[in-house]
Amino acid sequence: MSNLSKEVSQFVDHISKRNPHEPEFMQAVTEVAETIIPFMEDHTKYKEANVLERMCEPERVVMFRVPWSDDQNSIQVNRGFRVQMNSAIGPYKGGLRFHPTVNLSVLKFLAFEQVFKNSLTTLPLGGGKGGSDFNPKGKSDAEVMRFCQSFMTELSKHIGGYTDIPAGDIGVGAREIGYMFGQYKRLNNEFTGVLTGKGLDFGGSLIRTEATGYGLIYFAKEVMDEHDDSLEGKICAISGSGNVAQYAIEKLIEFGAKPVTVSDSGGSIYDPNGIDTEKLEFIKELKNERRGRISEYADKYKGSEFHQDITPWNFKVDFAFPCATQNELPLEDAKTLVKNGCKGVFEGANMPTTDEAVAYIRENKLFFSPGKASNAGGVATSGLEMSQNAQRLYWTRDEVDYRLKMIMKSIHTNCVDYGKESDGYVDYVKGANIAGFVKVADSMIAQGVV
Ligand code: NDP
Ligand code: 2IT
Repeated sequence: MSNLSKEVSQFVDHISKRNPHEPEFMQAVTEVAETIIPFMEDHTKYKEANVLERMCEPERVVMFRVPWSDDQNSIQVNRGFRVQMNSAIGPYKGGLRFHPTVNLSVLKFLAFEQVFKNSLTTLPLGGGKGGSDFNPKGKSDAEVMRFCQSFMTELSKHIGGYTDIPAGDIGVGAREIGYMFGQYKRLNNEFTGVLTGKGLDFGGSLIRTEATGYGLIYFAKEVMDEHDDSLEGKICAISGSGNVAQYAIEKLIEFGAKPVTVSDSGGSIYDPNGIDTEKLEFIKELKNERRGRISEYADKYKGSEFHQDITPWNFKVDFAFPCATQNELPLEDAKTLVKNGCKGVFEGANMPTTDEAVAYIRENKLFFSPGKASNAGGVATSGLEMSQNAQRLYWTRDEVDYRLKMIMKSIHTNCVDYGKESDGYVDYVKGANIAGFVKVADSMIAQGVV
């Protein structure tokens, strides 16, 4: 083992001992350590200031009880969290996730990734993440509202427009943000941009809903331009059928690509005829209005197939866009993608590709963009929502969309600057980690030992 890899494994062991039973958090930390520790060899000021270890320790974690009454008047209890990871370059910023799999490890990995991602956006945003193990599936609107109000009653003590600004993530969309905003306003007697992803009539920004999916495809287009390729006519696999997946598909269609898969936690749809605008409208209505299951797609569209036990990575495609959840693309799927001639994987979700799968994809020199770079359009547009709220005005759709495009372009340029190797291959993982790290690390050093 080289001295450098020894140093990486010693660092990872040390952090792991302080954070037992947190596999997702350690997965995110390990990936960053593998690129940042070698970088620090030539940039010793970061090592001397012990910046990386400080970045692995959240500035604050809040955990709290969320009691609420269901429609049968039974009292339910969930657990709420907010991980305030790093505020070196701006107030804590990051989404809230409501899903039964939420725990401290998942939220710490998400908050850790968010620090690097937010730094990449070029905007003054620190990193945080929160949520609850509450499962919104099968709950009535009234139950969701009571849960959101109880959750916000405690969370409101820890957030604020200049302190910590949450937003949506899995299981948290316009409905939940609306209920939480209403409760915050009532408790604080203050109309302020304390959440992003708000409704357009009460401080929300145009394009925020679309931003993560659109930004992902803008980033993929930058990758194509860099490599004299194009998305036009390309067959694409997408996983998930929620917010990120829907607007990634919309932009792929606009750019002339052919999306052929979607999925949810019940299974995958393969539609060899391609998902067009009309089929996408069906998916939006099914998932956003009726909150139904994706299997219905196959009942409606002839020639499409529903597979309960197969991920979207088992079909012959040019590009893959995982847009559902963490670790949804394991090594065996990466092998299948490579075998079928897939040329690139662009992460829309956070850490959807397992570490073994990422290694395999990079070894085979496919394009690979990590979520912290390619899904940053969502939080970037949240940052633009904050700017509009601070100015008490609204920008047009074109203005926000233009800024989003420019931000994705700048993230791409930054990744290339730090990630281009001597043979011309761009290591976007390395590029994103180093570019995200430098700004936060320099700010931490400038602010002293705090
Ligand atoms: P949504 O809740 O809108 O959609 C999530 C989708 O993923 C659903 O189709 C859901 O299926 C599926 N899914 C969730 N968990 C699982 C699971 N354990 N196994 C299989 N499928 C699953 O969330 P978003 O689209 O907002 O988020 C998707 C990903 O993108 C997440 O990783 C999130 O962190 C990331 N992200 C989101 C941003 C945003 O602005 N919303 C910004 C940047 C990243 P089902 O309907 O069955 O639950
Ligand atoms: O993972 C993410 O970047 C998000 N869920 C969006 C966070 C935000 O504050 O808009």
